[in-house]
Amino acid sequence: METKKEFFLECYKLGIIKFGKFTLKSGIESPFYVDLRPLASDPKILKLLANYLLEMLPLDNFDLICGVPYAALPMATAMSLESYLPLIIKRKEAKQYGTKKMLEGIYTKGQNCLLVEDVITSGASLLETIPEIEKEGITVSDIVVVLDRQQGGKEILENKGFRVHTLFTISEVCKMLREEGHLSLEEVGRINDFLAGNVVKFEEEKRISYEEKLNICDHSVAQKMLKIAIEKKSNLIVSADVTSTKELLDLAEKVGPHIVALKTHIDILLDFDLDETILPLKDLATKYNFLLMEDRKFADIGNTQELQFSYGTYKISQWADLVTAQVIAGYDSLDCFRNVGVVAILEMSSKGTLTDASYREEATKIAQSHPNVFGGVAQNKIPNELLLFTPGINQSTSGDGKGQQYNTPEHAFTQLETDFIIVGRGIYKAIDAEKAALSYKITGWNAYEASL
Ligand code: S5P
Repeated sequence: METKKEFFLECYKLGIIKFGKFTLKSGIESPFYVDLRPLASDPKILKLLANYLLEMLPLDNFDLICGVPYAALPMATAMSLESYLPLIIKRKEAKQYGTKKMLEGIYTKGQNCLLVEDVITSGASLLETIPEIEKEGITVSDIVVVLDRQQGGKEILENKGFRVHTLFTISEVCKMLREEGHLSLEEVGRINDFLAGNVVKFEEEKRISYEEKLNICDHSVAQKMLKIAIEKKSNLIVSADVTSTKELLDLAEKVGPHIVALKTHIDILLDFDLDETILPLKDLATKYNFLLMEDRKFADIGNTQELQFSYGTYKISQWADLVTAQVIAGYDSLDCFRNVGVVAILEMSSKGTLTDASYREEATKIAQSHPNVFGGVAQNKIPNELLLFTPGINQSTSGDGKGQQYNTPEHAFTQLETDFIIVGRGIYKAIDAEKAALSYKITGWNAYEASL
């Protein structure tokens, strides 16, 4: 047989352990992630593993063998085949009908059962499994474990009187991988910190610059926005939530030189007129080089959105460079937005929003896969290939008493790695809107540069 190290390196090739930054169920960040299930996909390795595990054990002590579900089931089966120890199966949930038994197979009271576990961390799943086996009158004296994560589980079980045999420990594994050049010194340091119970410091990943984003965001509107951002040294979008054409045009004139886009809610204007409102607005957009973003937040079936986009009073498709849309109606509902860029609403900024993590995850999948979508609105990081737009930005207040929740530009760039901040009342309600826009522009750009 090959050496234990050679054997481990074969196992490693199956992808059973990964290094990086992983958030565990508990919320703790771990520098490694272990999943031994792939071992069962290679019969030769599974057979070898069974023999390595059996070699460590006083086999005469056992009448039965049982794996902790599910990952250890194939391991226990392979060990049974190699040793002729009869296998019993422990259920995860009791059957809903029939016998409601937790243990399947042939056994009698008083027999001693060897327990097999893939990975031991805190020992919790073993502590749950053992009483359920003992309830059937079977004793457990020994547990065999493939990998000990060295987080206290082994000691807890030993203190309760069980003999715990482990094939590999995480330290041993790291030593072998370091010797083979698979792990850097920094990674080993982080793993040691983690095992010692210290908070692990991960290298801050550098955010991607606008120049680099130009190479990965190929939608034509994304390209335009990025080029304007670089040229104007601005990542500011002003939300022009005003109710008359005059106020809208006045604001556009003042903030135009400092922004990448002007965001409108065109349906709040009391005096909208395609010629009187949009023509001069388009002229200002050309004069100051900014885009028009209509924050319509479409949220209907494709056919209705198509009508809302091109018909009615506002004829958005005739003038907007980009629009916002919910993705709640599914992928196909976004097909109608041709000739514009779509920024998908992945998450809202308001208190009590229903856009929780699982919604965001599904919404992000649609945004990533739809060719009309180039960005997302969110209060969390999103994948690099999408541009991130963050509203709810205000330097001087944390809320508006109506559910809006504000963050600072610094938060948006350092914590969320946003690409564009959207500011409404912080600018258009300021005594001097131009001065306010300039201040947000400078703060936003400095925060962006500092985050690089
Ligand atoms: O989650 C969101 C999404 C958007 S687009 N939260 C938001 O506030 N918005 C919009 O951003 C909102 O409709 C408004 O036009 C702007 C924020 O305005 P402010 O005055 O609160 O800065």
